[in-house]
Amino acid sequence: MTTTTDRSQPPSHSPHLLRWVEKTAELTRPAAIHWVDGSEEEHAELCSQMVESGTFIKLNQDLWPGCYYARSDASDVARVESRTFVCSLSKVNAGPTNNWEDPFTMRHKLKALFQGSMAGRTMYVLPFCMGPVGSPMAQYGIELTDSPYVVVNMRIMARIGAGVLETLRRDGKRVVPCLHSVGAPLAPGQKDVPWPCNPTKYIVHFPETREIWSYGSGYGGNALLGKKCFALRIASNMARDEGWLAEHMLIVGIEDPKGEKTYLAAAFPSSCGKTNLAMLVPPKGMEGWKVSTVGDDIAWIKPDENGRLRAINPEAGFFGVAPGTSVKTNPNAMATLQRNTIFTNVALTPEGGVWWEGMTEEPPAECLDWEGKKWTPEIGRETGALAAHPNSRFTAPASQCPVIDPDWENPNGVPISAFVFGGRRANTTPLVYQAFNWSAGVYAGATMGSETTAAATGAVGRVRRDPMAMLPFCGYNIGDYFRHWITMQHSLSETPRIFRVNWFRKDAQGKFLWPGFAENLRILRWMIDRVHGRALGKETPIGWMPRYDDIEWKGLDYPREKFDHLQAFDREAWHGEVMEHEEWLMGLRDHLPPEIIYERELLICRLQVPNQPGTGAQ
Ligand code: TSX
Ligand code: MN
Repeated sequence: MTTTTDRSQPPSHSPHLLRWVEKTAELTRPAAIHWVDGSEEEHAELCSQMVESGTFIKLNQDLWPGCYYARSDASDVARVESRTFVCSLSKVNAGPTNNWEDPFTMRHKLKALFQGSMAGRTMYVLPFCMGPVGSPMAQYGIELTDSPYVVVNMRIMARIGAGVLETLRRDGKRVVPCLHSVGAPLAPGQKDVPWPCNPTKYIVHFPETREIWSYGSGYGGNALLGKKCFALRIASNMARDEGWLAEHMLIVGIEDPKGEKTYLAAAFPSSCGKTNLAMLVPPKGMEGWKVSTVGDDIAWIKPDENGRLRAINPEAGFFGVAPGTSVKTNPNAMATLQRNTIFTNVALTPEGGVWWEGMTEEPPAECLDWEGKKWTPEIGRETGALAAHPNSRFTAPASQCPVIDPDWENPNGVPISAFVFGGRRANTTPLVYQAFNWSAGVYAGATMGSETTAAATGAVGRVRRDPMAMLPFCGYNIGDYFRHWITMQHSLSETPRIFRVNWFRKDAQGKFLWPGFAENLRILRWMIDRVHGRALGKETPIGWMPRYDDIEWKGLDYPREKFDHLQAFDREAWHGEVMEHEEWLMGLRDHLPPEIIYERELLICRLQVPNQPGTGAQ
């Protein structure tokens, strides 16, 4: 039986929504309006339409069932932080880390840009829910977009369509309006390009009115507005106002052989392997341990009625960086992306498959690179050209992850016992330490830093401060954000323990001291033992550290002396470190909460060289 659905007719009876859709259509002048229902047949129609227009290439369905391939415009390959704005009424509320423009001025600019911007295209009305539909922690949005690519990606990354609209009508929750245009209107008869976009880009948030306007880009976080724009920048504003946390964190469950389960939430800046940690495979010697994934990117965390933090993953899929993902580094991600996955800016093999750097040891003899040009290993060697763009992505349903947590869609979330803050540091920062208490932990998060890799812009190897990995995602003044973290303690009966980790410390020869990956579970195990009051450690000026014998070494031959290097606390280096902390924190001026200042003073005091009798040392 086939039923034809007229998706040009509104299924919603909300006069408010209808008026907004109408008004937007008057402004942007689309050729048609399509109400997204989220059905299988609608998805199939959109995909074949995109194959027709050249946006999508259907992959070899024997190898990659349900999978599609897209190449973006070469100028539209990543989030553009320089074009991302937080337009609060007052500039002070956006703070020193966000671009700001007066909201009235910005609205004026945007209206001019959106004027006729959807001409010749279809405007999709895309209702979406961040979090399990009906969950008390879920939030709702409606994205009006002229990009079918956005619709099919959002179908994986969020809960979308008729069911969402239905729940909205029942529950009457507030909706975040999200307006998106690729900014490439078509004149009558004008032929479309595979990846329409505009060199002028604006990704704009209005925190007070909870609105998102995005213009000119079709890529990732610029265009899939439920993700970074809503679930982090707008949600961080909601969270501050309502007493919860919207964080750039993975959520992972760890079950010991006795069946005791502990959930951790962890924040890492980019290129630290967040998705790999979220899907960790236990190492040799730790059989019987189970790791399960709740989320790999964003966590919404709220105190329950007993004052314990519970977290949901607001997303329904993974928008993961492809390069470096392999059966060795992340077999669970590889299993997840075998079907129903959208690949963007990776390489295309002659048999209709995909490839990226690091996927296999042997590159394919020949393929088409992310720009559609012929690529061979020889060409790569001679010209340095990469087959896949370093920021190429897979969009894959979380439900397909072999280790997805049984409670990943629990409307009440999962209990969080510890926070982990990470970074990529070649020196100074030990593999792991535990902060003394909540405010020391918030200080550790606030002063997180990571060395830039080739993938990021700017000089390689420089430390960039990225507090709680939220620098580009906090939708208000970052100093107020630290204050909010400090204040959260008051609504908790039990604070989660806070840890700092660094998988990337190097020896004098520049070699990684720690094998990382699966072996990281040994470190997580110590954290869990600390959480449950079972493990010892030793006090150092920066926090509690495990001793060699506090770690489970079964199955790994890791020498005691090497561990000492890995955990070495270098007083001199930490002096330099706190000086850098000061430079970074002083930029936040009067918005910095006193606790952060005092924590820094305490740390400086603990770093003093002790008076050693007889040596005269100061
Ligand atoms: O994801 C990583 N993790 C976390 C895994 C759960 N990566 C990849 C980072 C790029 C996104 C890592 N790279 C990790 C890590 O823990 N550690 C390293 C550094 C490293 C790289 C290669 C080796 C060892 C360490 N190779 C050998 O020891 C043979
Ligand atoms: Mn992220």
